[in-house]
This record gives sequence, C-alpha cells and structure tokens, in this order.
Amino acid sequence: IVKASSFVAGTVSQYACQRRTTLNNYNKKFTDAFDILAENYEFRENEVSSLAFMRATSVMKCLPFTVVRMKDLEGLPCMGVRSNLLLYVQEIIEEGESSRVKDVLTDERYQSFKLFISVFGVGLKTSEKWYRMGFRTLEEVRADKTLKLSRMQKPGFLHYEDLVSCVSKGEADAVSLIVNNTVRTFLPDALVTITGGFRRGKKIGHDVDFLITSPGLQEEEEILHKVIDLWEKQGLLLYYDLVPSTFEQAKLPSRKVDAFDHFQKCFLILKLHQQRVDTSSSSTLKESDKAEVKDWKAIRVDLVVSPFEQYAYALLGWTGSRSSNLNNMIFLKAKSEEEIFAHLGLDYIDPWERNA
Ligand code: DCP
Ligand code: MG
Repeated sequence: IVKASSFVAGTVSQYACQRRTTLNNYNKKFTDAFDILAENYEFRENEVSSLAFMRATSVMKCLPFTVVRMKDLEGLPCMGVRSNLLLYVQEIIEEGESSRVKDVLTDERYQSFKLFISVFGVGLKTSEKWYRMGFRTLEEVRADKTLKLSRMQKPGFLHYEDLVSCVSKGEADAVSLIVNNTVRTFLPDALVTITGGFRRGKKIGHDVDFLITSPGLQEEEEILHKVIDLWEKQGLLLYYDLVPSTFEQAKLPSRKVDAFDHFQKCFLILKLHQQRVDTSSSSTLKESDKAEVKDWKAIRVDLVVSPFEQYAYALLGWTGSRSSNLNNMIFLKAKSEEEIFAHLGLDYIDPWERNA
C-alpha cells in the first residue's frame, strides 16, 4: 500500500481505460456509497449526476491507498467540483457513513426499483411501470395474473432465486467445460475464451461470458445454432435469445463503430447440474424424497462469436469492465489486445487491471 502523501494525483489518467485498476479496492466505503447514489440517480432518470458518481467510483477504485482526508483527493480527475460529491466524501470521512446514502437505501422508490431490476428481463422502463401501478414487492407483481410478462421475464421469475445468487468461479469453470466440449464437437479447432468479469480475475459474477472463434471460421452463423440445438435436445436450455451479427453495417472502412457489440451472440440460461458434494446427507434421504431435491442451478451465460480477424477487438470489448472500455474504437488490423492499445497510442493494461 502506497502512502497518500507520496502519491502523485496528477499521474491518474482522466481516462478509465488507462488507469490500472485491480480488484483490490482500498476505498470501498466511498465507492459503495457512490454506487448507491449513482443507481438512485439512474432510477430517477438523472443521467448526468449518475454518470458523475460512476466516474468518481471508478477513479477512487484505482487509488493505491485509503482516502482519510479531503486533501487526499486534490488533483484527481472526476472528483467533481460540480455536484455535491465532495460533501459525501467529507461526511463519510467524518462520520464513517453518509446519512443521505442511508436515506436512499430506505427510500421506497429505490428499494422497489432495486428489486424489480433484479429480475432477468426487467429494466428501468418496466420498473417505472410497475412502480406506477402501485407494486412495491416481487410477490405483488407475481400475484397479479393480469400482467403480461415478456419472454425474458417469465424465466426471470421462474428461476429468480438461482439467478440472483451470484455465479461462483467453480460454477463458471463447470459451465466452461460444457461450452468448450459442445463447441468443439462442431468446431474442433475453436478457441473458446472466458471473458467478462471472470477474465478480469473476479471470483463471482452475475453471468458467465464466452467468446468463440476459430481460424477457419467461415460460416460463423452456424455454430451457435448447432450449440443451441444440441443443448435443447439435452434439456439444458432454460431460455435463449439468438442475436444475429450486425457486422455488415459496421464494416465500412474506418467507420467509427461500437467495435465490440456487433457480433453474433446468444444470451441464454443454462441448466447446470451440480455434483452432490454431501453424499452422506443424500443417502439418508428416502427414495421418494430424493426426487424433490433440485440438483441443478439456472446460470446466465452469454456466448459471442467473432470472425478470427476480429478476435482481439471482441476479446477486449467483452472483457470490460464497462467503465474500462474504449469508446469509438476504429477497426484496424490487430492480432492481439496489445496491438490495439499500441495502435491507439495507449499503454497496455492487463485484464486484471481493467476493473475500473
Ligand atoms: N459490455 C459492454 N457493453 C455492453 C455489454 C457488455 O461494454 N452493453 C462488455 C463489458 C463487460 C463485458 O462486456 O465487462 C461483459 O458484460 P457483463 O454484463 O457480463 O459484465 P461483467 O462480466 O464485467 O460483470 P458481471 O460479473 O456482473 O457479469
Ligand atoms: Mg459477466
């Protein structure tokens, strides 16, 4: 840990993609508070304030020391002269917590929105609607049989408990094995890489993200269909949404595109069968009770397929974090993430340092 006094605030880049940010957060007390405030602003459709707090969180996460006095923040980017951001920092330094943040946590709208968006397939629009209809809990939403749930929301409610409980590294590895085996059945030389938070070293996630490519990949459209068909036959698919590639539209030379969001992908919920670790307790169950024991967990999985030439861009984009991601990236020939950083004149940042 670095001492605040020997740290040069001026060396902190204003760009998240250039700040080495590991999962070692010395300022969780502050960033947790900012995250809640940012979210509350988002629920109230105040995007400017929401973004200001998200940026402040991102900057504080990269500091190699714990902020203990206001002076520690001097010269740092994004620590808002605008907004009341510094008042919160002061309150937390002095009181150990923020009363305003506590108020947000007990706010009816915040609590309801937080619950609603925790359901797969529910965003701000639906939350707003349900809130206006007078719903405050998921039980109330569930109980209303006149509500028309979307194709995503149905499995969202059905597998709610599984999906809100985070995916562990062990579960991610188990899913990885399934994805690898299935993809390689159809594409023996496929490269299957775990991306998202797990590639950045996180021990838990809300889903498991994979990028698939292969040197000989001609008909990339095929592979996801084949994988989906097989899993469906095996009874492993609880939900899927296949999104076609929008690459053709983005192909024009040097056109600025969201370089990682146009690939063919599939958002799905997979039925992960779990090894029963505790065999002693299960053996004491009667045969009739054994059938009642649920031995699987619903897991959110994202599969992305990229042409081999675009692999580095896809990898960089789908590794994230969202805050670390580079906007308006121009497509250039790049074999690796290192080359992309170099093309852009940026210092290379390793995946585990991209947790901005
Ligand atoms: N991504 C992005 N913009 C999107 C969707 C995804 O930049 N609209 C990128 C950045 C994310 C990565 O894809 O880091 C994976 O998306 P996730 O939502 O799965 O995010 P993480 O894997 O980082 O977090 P979690 O642990 O919650 O899954
Ligand atoms: Mg993820």
